[in-house]
Amino acid sequence: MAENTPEPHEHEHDHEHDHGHHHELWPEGFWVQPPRLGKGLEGHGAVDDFNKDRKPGPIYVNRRAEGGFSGIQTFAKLPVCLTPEDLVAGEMDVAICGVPWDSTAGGRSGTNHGPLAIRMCDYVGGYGFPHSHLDVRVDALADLNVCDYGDSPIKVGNTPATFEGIRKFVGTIVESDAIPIIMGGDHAITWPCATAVADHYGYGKVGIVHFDAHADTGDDMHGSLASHGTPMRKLIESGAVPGKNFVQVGLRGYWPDQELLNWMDTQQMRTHFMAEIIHDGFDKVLDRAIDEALDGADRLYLSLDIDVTDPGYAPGTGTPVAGGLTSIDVLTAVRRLAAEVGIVAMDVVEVSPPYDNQGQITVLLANRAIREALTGIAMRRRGLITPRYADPRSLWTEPGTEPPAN
Ligand SMILES: [Mn+2]
Repeated sequence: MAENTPEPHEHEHDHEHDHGHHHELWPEGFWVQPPRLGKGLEGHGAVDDFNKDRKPGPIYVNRRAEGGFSGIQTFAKLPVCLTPEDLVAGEMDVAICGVPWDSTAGGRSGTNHGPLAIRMCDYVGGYGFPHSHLDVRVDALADLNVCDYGDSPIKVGNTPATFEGIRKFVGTIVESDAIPIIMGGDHAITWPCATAVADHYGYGKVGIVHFDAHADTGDDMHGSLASHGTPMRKLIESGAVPGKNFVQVGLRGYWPDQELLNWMDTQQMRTHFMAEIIHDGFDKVLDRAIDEALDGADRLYLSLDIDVTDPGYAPGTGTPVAGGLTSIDVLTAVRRLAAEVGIVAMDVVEVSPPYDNQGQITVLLANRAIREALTGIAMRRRGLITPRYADPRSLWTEPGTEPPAN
């Protein structure tokens, strides 16, 4: 882990009283899925079925410096880890993985194709090429051990079993001390993913900065507790991530109603609506969100619903809402949070390739957002945590003067 990342807390959550209080939420005759995410990591699904005797460690599946258009397309041509033992042997800092699941979405489908599309939109490649970010002159792929961990097992048609499997799969990453970067999938997966992170660092110890057009705090969707409109509610109700540990950015449109907004207030959620961004400008609101994240929980989980972005920049998504952030807003926010606050996990969700345009605007943005997170993680390790840091060589310098100090 990064030198300036604090030590993990003891596992303070008492698993004995996990979910019992949920029974009052199941009215008679109401079709619900029990909020059972299971316990422990047994049967976690991060297995290598075909190479049982190989030495653990990252597997290089590409020749050096192949372009993104050739060879085996892992994320950024990164080596593959298939098991927790691979992560440990490779001393992985970050494990990028997919959760190809779209069965809890209420709008357009297709987010199960997100992880593969985000990997495959890459035309440059990455691993084996110099990869220094021009804004900050940091090469995350040189500084960090990063792998592609493949995808979480999915049990089609079975939400409880799938979500338990997702929690275990992501659990193997955090248990290995790597940072999971998770490609969704619809937003319901944040429930099991953030639960896995809270299992590791402690219930109540993790905060979420949540970029989204939607609050995702619904009690249920058409009677189902697991849905892409409810994950934040389920995390609050289970105690994994208390409401006061949420910072939400970008909410707009026509939902939630006042009653639900009142509930969010009683949970002490901190919500920055699009109206505030229009009124004060994105940079000022992002500064506020970063201050709140620094002031809040010990560990930060970053949840990026791509639909926080205006559909003009991100049409390939399940429930687009016009009037959102720009690509630059989103990318800046991800890098700043990773560098200035530090993240222990991230998801990028609601990318639906079938609704993307032919130029793949949306998957390219998601791919780049992950690279910005990697860059921010590497910046934090180097101590580049000044607000809005940029390398002086990448800023304007008056001819004949020294570059500006940062
Ligand atoms: Mn959304």
